[in-house]
Amino acid sequence: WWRAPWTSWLLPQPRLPRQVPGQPRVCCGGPITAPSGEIHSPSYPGSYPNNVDCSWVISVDPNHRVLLNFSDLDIDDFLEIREGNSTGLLVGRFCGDSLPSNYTSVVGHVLWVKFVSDGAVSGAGFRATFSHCKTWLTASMTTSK
Ligand SMILES: [Ca+2]
Repeated sequence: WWRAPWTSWLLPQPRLPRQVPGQPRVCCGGPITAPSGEIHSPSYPGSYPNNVDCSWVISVDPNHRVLLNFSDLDIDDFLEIREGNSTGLLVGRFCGDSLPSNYTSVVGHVLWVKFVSDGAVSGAGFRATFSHCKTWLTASMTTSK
């Protein structure tokens, strides 16, 4: 039947859940408190799933710094690293297959790593190891935010 074209604008459109049947949610990320360890994308070294949203919070001992060392990167989507938490100083956003250089936290003993994939095209993902080293924060570092 014919309906005036503008009526579809007036009717509230139901929001359908975007959950795809048979595609379980991927559990990934989470807090990590250890002097050293490894993080990698879900299913690594296989292709990572679509539509994942993972956040890791890597904490080493206070008065230490986190050293992050990437050994593999092959992502169509993006990886974001910040100091401390999701609103902390942006360290960098990475994609493609060029390895980020090693990074040592400058603000504190915590690094936040987020990996997000969209609905299409994936890759092997990433693998990174972390460790820590002792630090003595200078006055300028503890006061500047
Ligand atoms: Ca993708």
